[in-house]
Amino acid sequence: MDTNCFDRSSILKDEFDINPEAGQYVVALAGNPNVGKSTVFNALTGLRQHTGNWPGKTVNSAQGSFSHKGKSFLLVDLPGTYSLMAHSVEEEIARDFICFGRPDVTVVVVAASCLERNLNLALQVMEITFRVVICVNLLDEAKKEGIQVDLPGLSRKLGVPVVGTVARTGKGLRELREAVYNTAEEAFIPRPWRFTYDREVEEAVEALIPKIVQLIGCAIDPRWVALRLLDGDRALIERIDAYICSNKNGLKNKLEAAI
Ligand SMILES: Nc1nc2c(ncn2[C@@H]2O[C@H](COP(=O)(O)OP(=O)(O)OP(=O)(O)O)[C@@H](O)[C@H]2O)c(=O)[nH]1
Ligand SMILES: [Mg+2]
Repeated sequence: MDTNCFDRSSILKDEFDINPEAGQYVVALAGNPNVGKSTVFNALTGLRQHTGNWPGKTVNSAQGSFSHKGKSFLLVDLPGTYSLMAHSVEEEIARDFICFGRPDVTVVVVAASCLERNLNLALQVMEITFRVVICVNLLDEAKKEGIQVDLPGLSRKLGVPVVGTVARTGKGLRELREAVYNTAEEAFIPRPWRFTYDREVEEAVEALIPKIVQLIGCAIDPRWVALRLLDGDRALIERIDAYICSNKNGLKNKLEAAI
């Protein structure tokens, strides 16, 4: 396949109105509604912000920048979502940005006192990308409820960096910048834990992966695409067709035929 047909910088510019400078890392901020994403965003970027709407949508967008150890980061505050199944315009924006905008790092902000519910989104993000940092925010609120989070244990279990924060006071944000920097700079190899599905599903995924790689390469995680195909997510096939190959190669029909 023609790997040049996946041009990340033009997708970022044309589809998301995001124009990173040369050498600037793109960092997405994802999370459930009301977990403190914008507070983290404001604390990291200060006044270096630009707000507007997502192109063609009535959903607010915010992008801003920060530097750490001489590197520049463009931070994108994604709409709050409980899932990436694209059931709403917010979920669609978050899913498409992570999938097609291919941020260098995705920070998933979770509420320390609602980990079980919040980690659902984190696991979905980890199916799309390896480059994930989990930010366990609202640690002060959790403490009041008598909840203590085993951050190193969670990090070992999930296979990605986990940082605890109280975004409102700035606690933990230096560590968050450091974790984002290390992930972007590939200071270590992330090995995110991934859900193992029933044998039937795993066998179907195994069979699909080579066909997907042949059609679209590895620009998008082929395992995740296989799972979405098995799920009958035709809207995603349309998106892959539009974003990756500009409807040129009859990719949609070939992907549908692969299932
Ligand atoms: N106590 C405490 N409050 C926080 C913390 N972080 C954020 N908040 C508060 O939580 C509320 C929600 O924060 P936001 O930053 O707006 O949350 P959000 O995730 O951007 O919300 P949506 O954009 O609506 O999804 C605000 O009142 C914040 O001041 C924290 O660490 N501790
Ligand atoms: Mg917000």
